Amino acid sequence: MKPTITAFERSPDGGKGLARDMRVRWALEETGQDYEVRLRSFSALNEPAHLALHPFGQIPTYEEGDLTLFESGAIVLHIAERHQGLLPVDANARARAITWMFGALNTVEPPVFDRDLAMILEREEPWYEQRMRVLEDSIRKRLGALSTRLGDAEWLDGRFSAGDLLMVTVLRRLKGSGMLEETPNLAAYVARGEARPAFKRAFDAQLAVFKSASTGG
Ligand SMILES: N[C@@H](CCC(=O)N[C@@H](CS)C(=O)NCC(=O)O)C(=O)O
Repeated sequence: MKPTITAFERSPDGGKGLARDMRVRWALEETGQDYEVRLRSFSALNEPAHLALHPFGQIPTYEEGDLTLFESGAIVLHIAERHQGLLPVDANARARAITWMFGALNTVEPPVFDRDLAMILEREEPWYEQRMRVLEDSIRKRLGALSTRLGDAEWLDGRFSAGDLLMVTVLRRLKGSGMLEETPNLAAYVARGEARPAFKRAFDAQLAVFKSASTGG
């Protein structure tokens, strides 16, 4: 049965693939799953039909038969657990890959996302510059530690896993900030993730949605 995910009808990122449906699309592509997409406007997110799928009125959601999930990390984990390619078979290696999934979402994503939010919502505040310095310091701290751990390795722990998939989607938010380039091995890590054929298919699919909304097609 084909799963259905939800995504923005018109993503505010302009088709850069930063919305969190991108990581679900990528996981589905890595594991060779076909899927449907139900597009949502911002206003539809808070309508009862969507709130029944997602209590917080956000995208992405995932429906498969009578199973409904929300939270991109939980969805990627679900996909990775049921299909080959995103989690190692060895129990300890699998636990470590899941640890990286949590690390990406719980430790690296918060300051990265808060910085994006501050740029949108707090730019006019008198304390904006100070807040940005604090956020960028905490991002640099995480990037430094991550860069040290990655070293010269291709992926975080052996073969490419759902941990890398989530980490790359989080780090992509820093493109253009200059911060990623300060840690060349992380910039190369992101580029390696983006070069994966499954990433490209997922990226192109979300971009096609944005282009179609922009041209009214
Ligand atoms: N922790 C959630 C965050 C979901 C989230 O913030 N989604 C954004 C799009 S990337 C959204 O729907 N924003 C609209 C809103 O919150 O009203 C996840 O990883 O799925």
